[in-house]
Amino acid sequence: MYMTMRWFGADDPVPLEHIRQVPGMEGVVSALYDIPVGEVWPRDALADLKGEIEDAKLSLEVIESIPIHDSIKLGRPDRDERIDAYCQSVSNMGEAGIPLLCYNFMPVFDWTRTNLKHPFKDGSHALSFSYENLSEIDLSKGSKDLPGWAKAYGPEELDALLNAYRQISRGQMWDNLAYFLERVVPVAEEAGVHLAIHPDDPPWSIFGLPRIIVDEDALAKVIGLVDSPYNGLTLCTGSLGASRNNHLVRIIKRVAHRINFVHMRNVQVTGHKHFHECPHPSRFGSIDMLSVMTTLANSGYTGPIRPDHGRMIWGEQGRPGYGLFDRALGAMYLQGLREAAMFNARRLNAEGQI
Ligand code: DNO
Repeated sequence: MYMTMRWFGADDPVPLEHIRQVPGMEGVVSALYDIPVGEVWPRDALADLKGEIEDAKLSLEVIESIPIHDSIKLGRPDRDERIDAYCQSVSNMGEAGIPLLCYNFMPVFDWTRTNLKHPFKDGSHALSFSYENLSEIDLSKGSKDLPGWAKAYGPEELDALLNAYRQISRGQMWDNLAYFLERVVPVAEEAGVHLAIHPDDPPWSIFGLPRIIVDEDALAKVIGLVDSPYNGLTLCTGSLGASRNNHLVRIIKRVAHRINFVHMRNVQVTGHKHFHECPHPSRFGSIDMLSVMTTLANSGYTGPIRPDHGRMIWGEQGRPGYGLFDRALGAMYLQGLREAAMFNARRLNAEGQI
């Protein structure tokens, strides 16, 4: 298990030099941010990104994410050419020597929150979600006010997309994911690029859209679609943990052999479809972070792990969820857990108990 942190490229207010000063930080998770969704990511641009990160004495371990075009998720007639472009991007990643791709299959909106400044008594703030507040969002204005991240849609484009998704079932979304993976996984194997699907965040339907990667059974189903170690998962504790139905330890035990990437953060669940993000340690939220880390260590997980989001603290201004300071505190906490969990795993191994 090794520590990584996300970096949003040259526009990120957090420079690579500062990421590098976080003790134990080895890798960077990044992406190309200027390529329209559905187009090929050029090998040279990927190699340049990798070179820039290596110049800062870090390594580019993960691309997160190459967005999947809505035609693929909707199963539209032009999906084959979009899938070909995706396959080409994956091959280019392999040629550039980048070993892991985190992606998601969420319709229209990527991760979604209803409040980007949930206040804490200590003056810090974090991101939060409340299902009731979702209905206050006026989608007729388009998605630009939402943390829709990958792309902001104008009102008409958004309307057409929402209607298209509302006409397909969860079953069709699954068929479309299977169709995509059947074509991409062999290319990923050939390229030496492990895939890691990210769970839907939050793990339930929003705006009437069919979200499918929401629980333990869904994760087990994804890895069953194409049986290959390259067809793997991102274990995101904060996304899955926002639902009380998701038992993280049980999930890890069931799918450990296919966890290729870990996002590890805590959330405080305050009600049904209601949560806020919080400091990483277990006592501040609903997730037993030690049990998660112990189960990962006992199951032999050796891949990258990132602290994911943090609060805004110490007056930092920046990209919601992605300031430096609280993520750095999270990285240190995770390294403490890891040290203890690995020590314990070694002992259990020596005693032949795992
Ligand atoms: C949120 C992230 C997600 C994630 C994508 C993965 O901060 O974890 O945006 O990058 O959903 O495809």
